[in-house]
Amino acid sequence: MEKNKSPAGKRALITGVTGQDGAYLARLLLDKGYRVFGLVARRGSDALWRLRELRADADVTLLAGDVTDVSSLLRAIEQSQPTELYNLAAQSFVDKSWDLPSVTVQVSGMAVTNVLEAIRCTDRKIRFYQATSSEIFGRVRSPVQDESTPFHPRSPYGVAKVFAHWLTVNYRESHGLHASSGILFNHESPLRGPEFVTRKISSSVARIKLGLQDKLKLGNLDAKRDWGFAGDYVEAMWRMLQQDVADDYVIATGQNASVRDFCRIAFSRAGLDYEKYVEVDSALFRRAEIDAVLGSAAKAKARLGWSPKTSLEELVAMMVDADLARIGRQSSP
Ligand code: NDP
Ligand code: GDR
Repeated sequence: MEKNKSPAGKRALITGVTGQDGAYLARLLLDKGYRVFGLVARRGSDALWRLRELRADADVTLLAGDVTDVSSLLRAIEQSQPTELYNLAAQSFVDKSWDLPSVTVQVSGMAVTNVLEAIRCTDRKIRFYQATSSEIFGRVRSPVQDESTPFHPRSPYGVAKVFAHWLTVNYRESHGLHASSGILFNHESPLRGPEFVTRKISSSVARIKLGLQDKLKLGNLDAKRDWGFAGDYVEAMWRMLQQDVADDYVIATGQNASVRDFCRIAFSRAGLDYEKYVEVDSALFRRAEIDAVLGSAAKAKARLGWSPKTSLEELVAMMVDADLARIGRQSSP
C-alpha cells in the first residue's frame, strides 16, 4: 500500500479541534475518509466558527473534555476508539504566557502527560502526534534550525513545549508508543486567531481599506518568522502518523521574513502603503523576544515526502482577501 494513503476505517481524536490547526486537520482527515472526533472544552461563545468555515462542523463528533482532566481524556478515548490521536490543545499565545505562566505550563506542557498516560492505559496501538513548536529554539543556537539544534526557549510557552517534546520522546523510548513530535514553525491562515500578528495585520488592512480604522499599532517590526500556511502543515502532521516508525520532524518553509515585510505585502495587497498606517507601540514589545527563526524541513522532505506548497505572498493574499470579504460583509447594511 502507498505510504501516505489511508485505508477506510481509521478514526482520529483531535484535541484543540476548535483552533486553527484543529479545523484544517479535521477537514483533511474527513476528506481522507476518517471518522473524526474532537475534544471540546467549550470556553468560547462561538467555539465552532472555524469548523463551520471549512464545512466540517456537521461531520466532527464533539466530545466534552479538557486536557488537564485525565478522566475526560479516558472517556473520550473510550467513546471514540481512535487509531490516531492528535494533541493540538494549548494556551498557544506566547505573549499571554508571561501573564498566565501556570495555566500555560499546565495546558501546553504538563497536560501532555495526561494524554500520553490515557493512551498507555487504554490502547498502546493509538498513534500519537504532539504539536511542538519552533519556540523551543528561542535564542537560536544556529542560523538555521533543524531536529539537532539545541533548545533555548524564551517564554513560559516555549518552556512548556520543551517539556511536551521530551515527554513525547520519552514515551516512545520507554513505553514503545508510536509517538511523534512535530516541531512546527509559525503557520497562519484566514482562520488564525486575531491576537497573532499576521491576522492582526490582515484584519487591520481590511478595516483600514474599508474606512473602519485609521492606524495599526504593532510592537517589534524587525522580528523575523518562518511563516507557512496551516493547510499545508496539517498534511505533515498526518504524514508523520502514517510512518512505520514514529519520529520527530521540523516543519517549516525554509524562508523567513520580518513583521515589517509582512506589513508591506499585506498593505500593498489592498493597494495601500504600510508606512502611512503602521505605528510602533513600545508597550507591545515582548519581555524576551525571539529575533529570528528559520527552519529546515529537509528531514520531512526526505522521509515524509512533505514540502510546503504556499508562498508567503500567496498566504498574505489569502488572509487579506478573506478579511476584506468577511469584514466587508459584517459592515455592509
Ligand atoms: P489555537 O490557539 O488556534 O488552538 C488551540 C486549541 O486548544 C483551541 O481549540 C483551544 O480551545 C484548545 N484548548 C486550550 N486549552 C485547552 C484545554 N485545557 N483542554 C482542551 N483544549 C484546550 O492554536 P493553533 O491551532 O494555532 O495551534 C495548534 C497547536 O500547535 C497548539 O498546540 C500550538 O501551541 C501549536 N503550534 C502552533 C503553531 C502555529 O503557528 N499555529 C506553530 C507551532 C506549534 P478553546 O478555543 O476553547 O480555547
Ligand atoms: P509567535 O506569534 O509569538 O511567533 O507564536 P505572534 O504572531 O504572536 O508573534 C510573531 C512576532 O510578531 C511580533 N509582533 C507582534 N505580535 C503580536 N502578537 N502582536 C503585535 O502587535 C506584534 N507586533 C510585533 C512579536 O513580537 C513576534 O516576534 C506563534 C504561535 O502560534 C505559537 O503558538 C507557535 O508555537 C509559534 O508561533 C511558532
